[in-house]
Amino acid sequence: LLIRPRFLRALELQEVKPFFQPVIELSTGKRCGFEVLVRWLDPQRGILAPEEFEAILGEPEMAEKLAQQLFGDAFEQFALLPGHEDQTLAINLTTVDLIKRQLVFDLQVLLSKHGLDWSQLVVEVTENTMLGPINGPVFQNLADLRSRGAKVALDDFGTGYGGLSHLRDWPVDIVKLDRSYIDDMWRNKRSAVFVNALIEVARRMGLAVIAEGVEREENRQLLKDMGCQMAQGYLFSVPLAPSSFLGTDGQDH
Ligand code: G
Ligand code: G
Ligand code: NA
Ligand code: MN
Repeated sequence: LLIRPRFLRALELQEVKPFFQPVIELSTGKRCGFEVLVRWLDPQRGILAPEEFEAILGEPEMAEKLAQQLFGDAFEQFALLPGHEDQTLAINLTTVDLIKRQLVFDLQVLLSKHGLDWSQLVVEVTENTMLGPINGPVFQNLADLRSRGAKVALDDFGTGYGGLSHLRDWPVDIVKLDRSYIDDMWRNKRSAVFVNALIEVARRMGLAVIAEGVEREENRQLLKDMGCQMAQGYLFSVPLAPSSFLGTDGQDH
């Protein structure tokens, strides 16, 4: 496929960029951080989301190149935003990233370079990354990140095969409830009951919950009433270029 050389060239030309989506604290309505979502700004094809180049993200060499550049850019832009000192930046990592021995070192270098603290970093992983052994290389990297003060978020929770066991056995701080559960909460009692139960389990395990894909005011209110701590979604903001947030400190939601 031609996409590989094109993607390498896009990296060189700085056409691959981090977009930021705000994460909102539901109790206050204020922004408490961002998730970094990669975008390929192709002059011909427009703004491409990762599903258009997913295969590339799975190649170790390309993933490595992308991560260095994307996270470097993201940290740099985050450090420029007003109020970032009290906010977090979440990055998405795959198994390819997490089996690397030097992952923690590389992130330490990038954080230091931009004057950021480990406590400002959230690492998002899916249940796929938790298929390896307890105490294997992926597990150890996650545990190491956590011991330094970063938080681990289990992304797309509810869509994998792990059920609740991953929450019990793996080093996790935050559960991100997949948007498929959030979507119809406002009109489907069973969905609402299910989400409420997951929030309760997470709370009792000492985990925070982020609801993903919040598009409706009714769902924001329901989630808030259920004690869900945080939310993301088009109701608050689509993912945007980081410079979009230069003029605001997140008090506006
Ligand atoms: O951004 P949406 O924008 O389409 O993201 C789709 C999927 O791509 C999500 O599951 C998200 O976790 C993943 N993704 C977004 N940004 C990155 C990234 O920088 N690296 C990796 N590995 N996955 C990403
Ligand atoms: O898998 P992950 O959660 O990392 O990817 C987040 C994906 O969800 C991105 O593609 C992002 O653009 C998308 N997204 C974020 N908020 C919403 C929303 O409110 N509705 C929908 N449909 N998608 C969303
Ligand atoms: Na994510
Ligand atoms: Mn997700």
